[in-house]
Amino acid sequence: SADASTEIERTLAIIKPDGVSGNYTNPIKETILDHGFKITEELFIQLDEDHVKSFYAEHSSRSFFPSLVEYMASGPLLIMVLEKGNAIADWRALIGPTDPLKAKVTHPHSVRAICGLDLQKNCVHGSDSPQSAPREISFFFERTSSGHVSKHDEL
Ligand code: RTP
Ligand code: MG
Repeated sequence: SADASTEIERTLAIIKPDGVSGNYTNPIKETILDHGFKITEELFIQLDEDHVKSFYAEHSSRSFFPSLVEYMASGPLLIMVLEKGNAIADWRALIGPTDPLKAKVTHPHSVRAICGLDLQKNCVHGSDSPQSAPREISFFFERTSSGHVSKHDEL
């Protein structure tokens, strides 16, 4: 398409352990579909700490990193690939700011405002750029001739 803003994109969404245990999986999937995304891949999985460290490697020097790793390995996750025009920015907009307590004030209809608990337990993840989205998708799924397959057995 000539219009870059409507180019079909894929992005990675994760429902984090607090979202799964809080029974937000189905309402969040409904919200995703209501906003015009296709859910093209799904993987329900609990990661070990080494895989979380690798996935969030960009944050390895941050003070919150050990706590983030423990949290993300604490229970099962629902990993999804979302597809639509402008999917990367649109999913980030739909989930809202990182801190749910701030999101409740500034973006009260966002997923994190509704489902998040605190700055760490913020219910969902979204790829933050056209660079990170394909890298994060390929962490969990590999492309094949017929689409993608999950790398579940490697994780
Ligand atoms: P995400 O990568 O999970 O979509 O979140 P994000 O881009 O909105 O935020 P990011 O800065 O990438 O942080 C990754 C996750 O680390 C936890 N976090 N804890 N100060 C803290 O305690 C703190 N800051 C961030 C959150 O779970 C955040 O989503
Ligand atoms: Mg991030």
